[in-house]
Amino acid sequence: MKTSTLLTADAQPFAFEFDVARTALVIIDMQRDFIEPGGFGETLGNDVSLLAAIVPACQAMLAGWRRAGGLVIHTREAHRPDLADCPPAKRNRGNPTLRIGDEGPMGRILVMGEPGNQIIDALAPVEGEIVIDKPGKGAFYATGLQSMLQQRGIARLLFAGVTTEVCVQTSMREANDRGYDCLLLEDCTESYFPRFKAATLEMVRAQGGIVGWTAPSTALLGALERASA
Ligand code: C5J
Repeated sequence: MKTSTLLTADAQPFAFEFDVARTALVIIDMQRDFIEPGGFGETLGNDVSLLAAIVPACQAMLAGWRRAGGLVIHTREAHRPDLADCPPAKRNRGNPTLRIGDEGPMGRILVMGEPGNQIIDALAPVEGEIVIDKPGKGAFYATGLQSMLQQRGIARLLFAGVTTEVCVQTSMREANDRGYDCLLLEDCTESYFPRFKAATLEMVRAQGGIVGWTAPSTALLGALERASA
């Protein structure tokens, strides 16, 4: 398959056209802090097993995208050890006894370099993939993401990761406002609140795709397979 070939995937609200050369898979915050017990997600009172359920679908999508030669970008919600990039407005909300920067079961909560801040082994980045540490919910805020995409001529983004209505949706809206065509992979994203995920998927594709497209990962993988057959 030529990576510049235009492929079509079934999606909502209508078919999504993409070429591997100008599309990136962006995997948001699949870090231990959110997926495993003892991290930031659990400190907030959430059932983290809900999020772990999407790991196999994310692995299959990542494997297919790597096989096709597509650009992969991983993000982590991560603060500097001195917390200079964590505004009190963020730190002071959540669990008052275990805040960002405090010592938790997997090291300091949401702090760069700590065990809890690492991407889970099943989705670990490989050489050549970009890893973005972001202090906000959105992947564009206070990061070099936009210039990295521009340097590589990327025009479309496939979004996976957690949580759907917080960091994934924020990043997708940031990308949409910057002119990227964005698709949210329905089975590769999850929320601690299933109704928030459902609402986000609806919001994204409403009004003719006001934020972008949604589709199951099999639709994208199927398009890649058809092209390489
Ligand atoms: C949250 C995220 N939920 N990655 N972060 O605080 O969605």
